[in-house]
Formats: sequence, C-alpha cells, structure tokens
Amino acid sequence: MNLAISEFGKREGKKIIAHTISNSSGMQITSINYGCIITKLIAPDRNGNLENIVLGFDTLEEYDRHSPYFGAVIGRHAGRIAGRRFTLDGITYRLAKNDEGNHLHGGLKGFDKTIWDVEIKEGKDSISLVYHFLSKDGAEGYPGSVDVKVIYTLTEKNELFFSYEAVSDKRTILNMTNHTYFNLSGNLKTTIEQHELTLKSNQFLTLNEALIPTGEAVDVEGTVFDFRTGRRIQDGIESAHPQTRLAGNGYDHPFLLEKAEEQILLTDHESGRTLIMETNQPAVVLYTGNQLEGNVEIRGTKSQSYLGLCLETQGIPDAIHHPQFQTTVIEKGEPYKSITKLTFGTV
Ligand code: G6D
Repeated sequence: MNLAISEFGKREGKKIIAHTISNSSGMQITSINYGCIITKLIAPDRNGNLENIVLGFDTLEEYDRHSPYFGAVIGRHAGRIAGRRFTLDGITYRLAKNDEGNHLHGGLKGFDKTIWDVEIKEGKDSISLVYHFLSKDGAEGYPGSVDVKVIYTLTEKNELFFSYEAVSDKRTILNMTNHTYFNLSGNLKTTIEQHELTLKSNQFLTLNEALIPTGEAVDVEGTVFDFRTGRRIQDGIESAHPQTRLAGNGYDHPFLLEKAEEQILLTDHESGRTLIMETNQPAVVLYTGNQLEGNVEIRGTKSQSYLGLCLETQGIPDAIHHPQFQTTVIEKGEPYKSITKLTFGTV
C-alpha cells in the first residue's frame, strides 16, 4: 500500500488536501477533505490497463461550477425532503431550500460542501482516510449537533469501504451516502448505457413529479426495473415506462435491497471491469446521469447524459414522510453506522 499527499487548492482560507491511496495491483483512490470528494478512482481492466472509472475534476473551481455532487459524501439527509420541512416530536423543522420548494442532499451547505478534518490510519493490508466533522445544531435547519466520521478504506484485495459513523445529542434524522458517478469503460471512453446491472431487489419506489418517493413500493417483475438477472442500463433509457420517462429517460429511483451478499453487480463487458457492492443499508438509489450538463468538459471529455451512474446506498429518501418505510430517525446518543463494501474486479 502507498499514500501520497498533495494540495488541491484553498477554500475559506484553508488548504484543501488530496490523499491518494494505492495498492500493489495499481488500484488508486484520490479524495479531498472538501466534501470527502472522490476525485479519481483508478482500476485495472481485464488486460491490466489502469484507467480512471469515475467522473471528477482537477480543480475546486470546476467542482463549484459544474459538479452535480461528483464523488461527494451526501448529508445530513440524502435525497429530497418534501416541502423542505418535517415534524419530529411535535416540532416542525424548516430545512434549507435548494431544489424548487424542496430540500435536496443536505441543503445549500451540506456535507458535500464542508471542509473535513482528516487523519490517516494504516493497516497491515489497507490504508484508511478518516474524515471528521461536527455538524452543529440547526445546520441547514436540522435538529441536533451531530458528530460525524466518514471513513474510506482501500485494501490490497481491491476492496473499498465507505463507512459513516455518527452520534447526535438530540433526536434527529440522518441518511448519508456517497454520490460517485461510476463509468467502468475507463477514462470515460463510452457512456454507461451498455453497462449491465444486477440488483437483488424485488421492489422499487415510484416517484412523483418532484422526483420524491410517492410512498408506493412496486414489484419489479415484468418491468425495466427488474435487474434481478441482469439488465443493460439502456433498457430504462429507451423505455416508455412512465417512471423512467418521469426521471428524464432513465433511472433516479430507490430500490429496496434484499439482505444478501453481492446485492449489486455492475459490469462493463467491453473493458471487463466489474463492481460488486454490499451494504448494511436498506436501499440504493440508481441515478443514471439523466440530467448531466452537455456543455462541460470533464478531463477533456465532453459531458453528456449517461456519462456516469450513481449507486447511492442509503436509507429511504423522504422516509420521515412515509412511516411505512424504515425510518431515518436516530435517537439521542444512538450510534449511526452505515457501511458499504465495493469490490473491483474483472471478467
Ligand atoms: C438530480 O434527481 C437527481 C438526483 O437524484 C441527483 O442526485 C442529482 O440530480 C445530482 O436532481
């Protein structure tokens, strides 16, 4: 294992630091302590070619101007909160408005736009980056002072762990995720339309016009939402299904995950790269980059829809308004622990 440290610009008068961890097979992750953003992820294809497999930039300015959460940690609450408000124990909290009349991905200054302290932990066959932040009571309108850790760990076995640990001094809601856009073709050679996804999920949540869960969980059987035996992303892009049309000709939906091993498998048959994800979270939001801007260059590649896809393992978006779903409420002093294991391989 190897670690390199460099400066990635300045923000609020502070140096933003990039850490690059690499292992002996050449796999490499670079992340910065602004938004815990994963700016680059290098993985081998079936022939051993080491290429970048995520959407990212090389300057903070590009993130400010063009990034729809590329690579960032999301919090306090991933997804949209309807009406940017919720009621907890009889008190109604009004959250920052940043998505029409709603609250999206933690608000105007969510975890993705936060400067985190960072420490390094070296294991026998792994290196971890431990990011830390204390989100104060009332931040973006949320109750409770929440002490948060985001831990990225890369191992010699091409495993990457996303772990989130938090504790609040008041009852509140919390739902963290990572918003990396994957493109396994390598260096953005193609879009993700031909990527094949397998999901151990029997139900997805339908969305309303504001892309907020309606509260309805629908069986995937017989629809382009059935990824149980593998499906090309293109199917949903080309589908006339009202829900894929609503999402902008693609997916932007939460899927309820079975408790199983290898719940998520993404494969690019052209390069042979695979990504397996396993999580303790009840859902994953599949977002296929339907709204990626066209007039941006991403490391020399012209951005376009479907240039990357997100697999945001998390709790249920807007669960606070849907008691039939697993809650995202955490109790005072109750430890919150989310962990997702990503294993990169080839076929
Ligand atoms: C769009 O609806 C989608 C979200 O799911 C995504 O996270 C965001 O773009 C970047 O708003």
